[in-house]
Amino acid sequence: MKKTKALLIVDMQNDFCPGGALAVPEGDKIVPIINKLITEFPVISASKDWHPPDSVHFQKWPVHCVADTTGADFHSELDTNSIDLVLLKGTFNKDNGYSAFEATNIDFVHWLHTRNVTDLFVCGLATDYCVKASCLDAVREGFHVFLIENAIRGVDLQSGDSEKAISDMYNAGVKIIDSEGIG
Ligand code: VGL
Repeated sequence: MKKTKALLIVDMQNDFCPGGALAVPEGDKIVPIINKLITEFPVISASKDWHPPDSVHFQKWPVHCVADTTGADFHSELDTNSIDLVLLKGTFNKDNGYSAFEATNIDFVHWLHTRNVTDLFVCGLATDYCVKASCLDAVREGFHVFLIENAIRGVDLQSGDSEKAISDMYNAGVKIIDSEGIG
């Protein structure tokens, strides 16, 4: 079986972009880079934070990405035509759902295995939360994981959080790359 690479776009949703409920600084700036990346991959997955309005997650965070709201929609400029799979996470009341591997609508590992995916390339929002959690789970599940550093942005509740997250991912075995090196 031929080994395949896949792209995972994490939480490229309105609420994480400027103007949204939990805006990541410059979160929208990565959309054109991601749209270019989409043309380079045979398999494309994208996660969505998809919370119930009474989620425990909102004890820590402002209410964001409530299921079936505009805030939970993908950013309007994201090219969604080639997305093969949308992963919904944080869908239960007690469920934070930081990692795309916690998606409740599908077994993501199984989905990747059935497509012979060995290498997972990760981009999106936010570096220090859902991107990090997804990358670390992907390593644990045995994938070769590549973080596309110019196609992520962080929340940075404290300055340096994103930098620390990138170094944690690197130390776990994630390769840090630039989108220019892909293709
Ligand atoms: C995220 C904080 C809270 C993320 C989600 O997508 O990284 N961050 N919920």
